[in-house]
Amino acid sequence: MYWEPDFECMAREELEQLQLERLQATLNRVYAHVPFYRKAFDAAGIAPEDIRSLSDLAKLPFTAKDDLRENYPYGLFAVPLREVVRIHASSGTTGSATVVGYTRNDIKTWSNCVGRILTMGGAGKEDVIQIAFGYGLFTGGFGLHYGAERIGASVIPVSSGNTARQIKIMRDFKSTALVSTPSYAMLIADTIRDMGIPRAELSLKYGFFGGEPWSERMRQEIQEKLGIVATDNYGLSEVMGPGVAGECLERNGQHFNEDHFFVEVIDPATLAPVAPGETGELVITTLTKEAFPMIRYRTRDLTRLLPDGCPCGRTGRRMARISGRTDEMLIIRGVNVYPSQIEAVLFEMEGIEPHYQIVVDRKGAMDEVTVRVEVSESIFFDQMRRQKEMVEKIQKRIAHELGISADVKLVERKSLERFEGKATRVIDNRKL
Ligand code: DLL
Repeated sequence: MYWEPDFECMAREELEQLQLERLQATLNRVYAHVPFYRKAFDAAGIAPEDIRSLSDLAKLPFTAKDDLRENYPYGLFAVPLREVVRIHASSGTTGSATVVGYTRNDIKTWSNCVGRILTMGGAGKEDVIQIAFGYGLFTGGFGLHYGAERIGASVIPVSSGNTARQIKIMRDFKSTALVSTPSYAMLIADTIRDMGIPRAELSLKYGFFGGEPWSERMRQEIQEKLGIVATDNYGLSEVMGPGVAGECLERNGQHFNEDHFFVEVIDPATLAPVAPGETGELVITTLTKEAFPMIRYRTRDLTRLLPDGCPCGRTGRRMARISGRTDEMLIIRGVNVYPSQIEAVLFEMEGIEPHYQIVVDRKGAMDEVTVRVEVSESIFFDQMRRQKEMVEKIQKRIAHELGISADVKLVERKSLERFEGKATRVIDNRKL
């Protein structure tokens, strides 16, 4: 099932022509209406009319999160506020918020983009979609809400939090699809289990999870516990919100909505494009956004593009799961470490629950890493010897895979914090 097959299944050549036309229109618009871009293009000695092919785009400078902050709140808007019908913002963990805006047309495009993702993950007008993302300045709640309404589903805008109520609603209202962060889905699944609610009392069939990184292992667990088909979907407020890319039922990479977004993958150190299929930083240029166009936005998300051709028939390029963020990289005694690498080691082990926390401290001049990980009850209450063996096994694997030594602490099930929105799994005390 497709939502907009003419675009989702467009032949590559035709798609690239459309991208080029839309790119040129976008560049003209930002040059005329956004002083930041005009200055940046002028400094690079490039005028919009110099961009005659998609590869010419590489001549233009990148845009980064700091550029958004420096232009807080409305400096990068390309239309007057009277044209703007919606404003969202991301709080971020540092500095001031970044503010984004949408025209009426942008909201329409956004709804269709999200509509495509819901459709490709199995949902339709018969579905009852429970949206457990926060409604507010975060783009997750409203973004999914409008997309779900667009496809004609029955939408339950429950928002995030109050897990017992989520479950009551899910059961009583017969929700067939759950929309949330993967970590919240996991918490909901575990709570259902703890409450002893039989799976047969729920009508759930699909889960649409995004907003944060998760692993294949987590997908398997959520699918199994909730008895659903779970797909991954990706987006970021700076370029729209959810709806940038999503998985079809093949569950093998996320299709970009390429008629609306032009994607590049670059080496974050050299800024040159990576070889096809290599991992690098995702860079996105919006092709249709009116209020808040973005040119070559450095997402800081790491991924790789997958080879063309998906059995679902969509031609939109796919990317592999986001494997980390450039700004999440920890430098431990000079070694670059991504939390996702530690997660991968943990999840290889039998008896490990998908909950962990990485704590980094500095003792004198030394960085110290402690990995706290929940283990199944049988291990936690087992003899010391088995626990010790497990700790040593994890330490060895971390040393072998990542080249760092880490302290490993096994903790009891449910002792680490749970999250109703995006999970925070790294606590870096060195910055404090
Ligand atoms: O999280 C938009 C969104 C909401 C996407 C709901 C999907 C579902 P921001 O709050 O601006 O926007 O955060 C964007 O979250 O740069 C990624 O680092 C991360 N992220 C989003 N989706 C995924 C995903 C929304 N599927 C930032 N996998 C992005 C991994 C993701 N990371």
